[in-house]
This record gives sequence, structure tokens and C-alpha cells, in this order.
Amino acid sequence: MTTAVCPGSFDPVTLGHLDVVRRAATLFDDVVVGVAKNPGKSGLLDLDTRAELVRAAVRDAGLDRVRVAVVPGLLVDFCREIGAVAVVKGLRGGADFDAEQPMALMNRHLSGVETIFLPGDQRYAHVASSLVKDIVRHGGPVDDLVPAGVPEALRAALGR
Ligand code: COD
Repeated sequence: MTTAVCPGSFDPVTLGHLDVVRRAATLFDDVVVGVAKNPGKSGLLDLDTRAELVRAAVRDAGLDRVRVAVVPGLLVDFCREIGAVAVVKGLRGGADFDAEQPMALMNRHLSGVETIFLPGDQRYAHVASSLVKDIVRHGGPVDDLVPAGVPEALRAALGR
């Protein structure tokens, strides 16, 4: 069985993330969505809430072979622990590639784990967790950008 990890902050999970996870599940027997803290970003939702929202989205999408876990430390340690052979990430464009390439090379340097990049679907090229939070913060609609339950969780976290 080949296992891959789809890591992210998922603060919150979006339909763009979910599309990448769904496509990863067509390539690997076992996919683990790794919910991680990005020290470069100030998080809104706590890690457990993010993981619960991803779990619900995966279940609603019928992705039976996809599991969800919190990544407690280095991504490569998590990959080793669960026996993952690859990391799968989505790229919306050049800026994503510029951010992701050094991490992919470092992860291979540290552990030999390879990173596979999937081109983001054009339907979600404009979808980013940060923009979703911004829209909700200002009272705008995000229902067609995120899985069910996410708008309510964001409104609760923002006290709206
Ligand atoms: N369409 C396609 N792909 C998308 C979309 C979309 N609409 N939105 C986001 N994505 C992709 C991103 O490009 C990214 O690949 C992935 O989904 C996750 O995105 P985010 O924004 O949820 O998560 P990030 O970018 O904040 O990543 C957080 C991590 C902590 C997972 C990341 O920084 C990482 O892998 N860190 C490694 C930690 C580590 O071990 N460091 C030391 C060695 S490098």
C-alpha cells in the first residue's frame, strides 16, 4: 500500500484544498490529510477545529480512503511515522511554486520523501483560506468557496 500526505494549514479548508485531496486519492491507495501549524501565519481556527472541518468535508465528499490527522512537528517526521512515500501539494500558480520548491527540496534532503505537485483546478485558482477569512470578516458570502460547516465555524471564531 502506498501512502501519501496532503499537508496544509487548512485555516480553513477550501474547495481548492478538497479538489487536490480528491485527486491525490486517485493516485495513492491511502491518503492522509495532515493539518499543520504554519509558523509564518497567524492562525484563526485551532488545529482540532481545522481537522474536524476537514474530516467532515472528506466524509461528505465520500472519500473513504482519506484520513485526517494533526501534524505535531516536522512534516518529514510525520511522513516517516505513518510510512508515507510522498507529499502531495496543489499549485495555483508561480507564487505557490516559489514557496513550495524549497520545502520540497528540504524535505527530500531531510528524509528522501518526494513531493508531487498537482496543478490547481482553474475553478479554484482564486480560492485561498486568507481571502475566505477576509470575506467573512467583512460579512460577505463564502458558501460556494468552502465545504459545508466552514462559514459557521469562521463566523463563530470571528464573533460575527
Ligand atoms: N487550489 C490548489 N491548491 C491550493 C489551493 C487551491 N485553491 N489553496 C491552497 N492550495 C495548496 C497550497 O499551495 C499548499 O500546497 C496546500 O494547498 C496547503 O495550503 P495552506 O495554505 O492550507 O497551507 P500552507 O501553505 O500554510 O502550508 C502549511 C504547511 C505547514 C503544511 C507547510 O508550510 C509545510 O509543508 N511546512 C513544512 C513544515 C516543515 O516540516 N518544515 C521544515 C522543512 S521544510
